[in-house]
Amino acid sequence: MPFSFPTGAARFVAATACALALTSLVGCSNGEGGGGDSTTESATSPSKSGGTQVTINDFKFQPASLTVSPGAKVTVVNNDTTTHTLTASKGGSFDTGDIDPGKSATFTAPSKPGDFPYTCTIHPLMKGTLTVE
Ligand SMILES: [Cu+2]
Repeated sequence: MPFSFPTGAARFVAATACALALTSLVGCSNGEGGGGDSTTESATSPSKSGGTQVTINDFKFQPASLTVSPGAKVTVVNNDTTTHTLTASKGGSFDTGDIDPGKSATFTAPSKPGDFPYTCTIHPLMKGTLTVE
């Protein structure tokens, strides 16, 4: 009888120690979850650069107005069935040259902040604005 008491107590203590160990393990995982915050931050930056794309559809630049950082690389995708360009209306700040149907081209945004209207040299009715800020 006197033996069973210490044994039971020892088991109880061991079980409690296990539970504490598990709790601290979970605590560790939560700490790594804090690292998940930095993952969220880095996910924000790609979405910014993901916004530096203009798609040409049905003789229209989409979006017609795009805001990018100075010197940003902008990708222009021609989803239309005819050749287009994306060319700065004045100053010649940027120009993709001819983009064949189904192809894409990249240009570098001006390094100075401002509004830069652009057009398609083949279809001058096509208009858009690049805002650098
Ligand atoms: Cu065009």
